[in-house]
Amino acid sequence: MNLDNATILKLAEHLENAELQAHDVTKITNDYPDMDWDDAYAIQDEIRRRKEARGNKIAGLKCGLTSFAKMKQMGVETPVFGFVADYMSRPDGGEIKHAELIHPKVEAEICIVTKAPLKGPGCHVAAVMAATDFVIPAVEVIDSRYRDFKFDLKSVIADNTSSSRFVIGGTMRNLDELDLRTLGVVLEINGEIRTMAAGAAVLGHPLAAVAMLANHLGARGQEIPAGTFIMTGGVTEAITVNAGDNVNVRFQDLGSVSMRFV
Ligand code: 0L1
Ligand code: MG
Repeated sequence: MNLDNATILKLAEHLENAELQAHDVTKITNDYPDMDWDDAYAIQDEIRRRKEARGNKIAGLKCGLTSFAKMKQMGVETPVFGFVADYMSRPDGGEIKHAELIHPKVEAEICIVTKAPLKGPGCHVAAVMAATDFVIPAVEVIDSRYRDFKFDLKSVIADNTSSSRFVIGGTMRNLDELDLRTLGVVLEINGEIRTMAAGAAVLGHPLAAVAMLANHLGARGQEIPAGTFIMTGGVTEAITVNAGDNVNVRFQDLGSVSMRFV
């Protein structure tokens, strides 16, 4: 690590304030160019600690930048990992206040809940299959705290991978009833199809993202506990939303997830 503890604490407070007060900031690597990957995750961990100390619960883990469309959109080649907290959850068909966010975008995600712990190194798709309790669809609302969504990977990891809201909906299904690679996803805004893709867009198989998460945590002496909700990452590129927009995402075999930005 290249940053001292006082700087980690200061940057976590800076980024969490930007999230909670919905204002943008410049990417932190401008001022801390020597920041390394461990520093970035240490800042994210401190944001998580601050939320839990305030009484928030961790609702799930997320993989980000896992689809080829998203990597291309953001000009990166490596997935990132973060978390979602309870207060970020909104009901299916409900409203999301646009003014509470900076410049939100939506992305469709294939998600799972685990029934057994997963621990890397060496975690692979088959191990994730064996540990999957059920599959469920969600829409993630990402809202980078960085001005104009301009960041590098270390800055975005520190910013908890742009987590801001998420909506779980549709229908839960057993993994053996689905082929996650060919599962189609159609994202509509105000009745207009804006983007579509199939699950294989996520690293060839969405559960490969979960294996990567387990291996990432394993390298840090952590594991994915049983009963964890995990978002595998946007299948398509993320789409900007404005106040007044109705978002509806149709997931093949998993139903629809919808929300309205007000
Ligand atoms: O969930 C995501 O894929 C977000 C990753 C962070 C990058 C971004 O804000 O697009
Ligand atoms: Mg996402």
